[in-house]
Amino acid sequence: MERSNFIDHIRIFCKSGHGGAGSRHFMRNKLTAYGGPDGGDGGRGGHIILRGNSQMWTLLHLRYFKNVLAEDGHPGGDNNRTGREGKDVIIEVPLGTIAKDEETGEKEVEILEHGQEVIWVKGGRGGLGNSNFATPTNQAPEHAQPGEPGSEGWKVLELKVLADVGLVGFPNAGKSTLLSVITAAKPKIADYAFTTLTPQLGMVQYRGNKSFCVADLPGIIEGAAEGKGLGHRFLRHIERNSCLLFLIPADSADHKKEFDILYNELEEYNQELLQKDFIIAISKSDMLDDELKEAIAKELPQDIPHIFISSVTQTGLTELKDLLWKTLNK
Ligand SMILES: Nc1nc2c(ncn2[C@@H]2O[C@H](COP(=O)(O)OP(=O)(O)OP(=O)(O)O)[C@@H](O)[C@H]2O)c(=O)[nH]1
Ligand SMILES: [Mg+2]
Repeated sequence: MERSNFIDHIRIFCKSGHGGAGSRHFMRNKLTAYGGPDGGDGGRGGHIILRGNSQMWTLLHLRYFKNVLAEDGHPGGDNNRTGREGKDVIIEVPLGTIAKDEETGEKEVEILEHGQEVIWVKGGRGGLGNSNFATPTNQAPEHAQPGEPGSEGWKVLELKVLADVGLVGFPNAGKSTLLSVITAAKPKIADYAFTTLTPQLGMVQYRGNKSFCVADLPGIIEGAAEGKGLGHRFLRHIERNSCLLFLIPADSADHKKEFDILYNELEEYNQELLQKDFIIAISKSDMLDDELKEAIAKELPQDIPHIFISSVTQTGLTELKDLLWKTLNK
């Protein structure tokens, strides 16, 4: 199986820091034989924090990240000194990451913005030192609180791709080939169905410093929403793409019908997908002459922009990038 540059599910064991114990101490110095309580509070245990990073596209960097342990808080000291807080652990994740508890499956955090920081697993509170417990009737409390324990457990990070453009098409439509010519990605390409088994991402470098992300997805066939082919497992990835590029090969027997089937599969899966911006690209156009192009153009839905491209002869690709950029930024 091809190796994906795309990791969208990570399981990690998380443990936040225990709170430091409060101190039980009485002031003593050469002038004070029996001073009052001066035990400081314990420091808070380290949190595990998630931070959004718009420069990341997958959870690949966390692949070998199995245990995340935040530092324990330090105990309180004498002279009312508060213990140092345990160091937090910050995990950087791409936008669109959802953090869950493995056992309950409950969604705990969702990261959608660059720089957004959310405490995922909270460190334990530090215990109060004995100076907090002095009362008029008990001026020498022997009691100090222990720190609160941190929490631990198996957690899951999941990613719904936030790629700007999702490639939608039947198997063999030329999706991976297109990705390989407009981005630096090197997906597997072959003339049989379901060459692509996992989503592949690539960045299009566009007119100098602009760029956008394209996701090449496994092919969709009629009945995908009911599980045919690779099923609709991958359709969830296009939920967040802002633009869908339908790839219909020039040699399709019926271009309009092929588009309708894809459209219906998306609709079956999730109506909301139909709200996205659509573009139709007729791929493998090197096989067409002008007359055929004109005939195909007439069949296609008139309210959706279309373009003829060929990855092999590299025609129409600049126009395609222009059209995608315009659509993404409108
Ligand atoms: N003539 C011609 N052939 C092409 C073009 N683009 C792709 N092909 C051929 O079409 C076949 C399928 O290409 P892929 O890019 O693997 O298709 P895919 O849509 O990714 O297919 P799956 O991963 O199976 O869904 C390959 O044999 C390519 O060489 C093109 O622009 N012109
Ligand atoms: Mg492919």
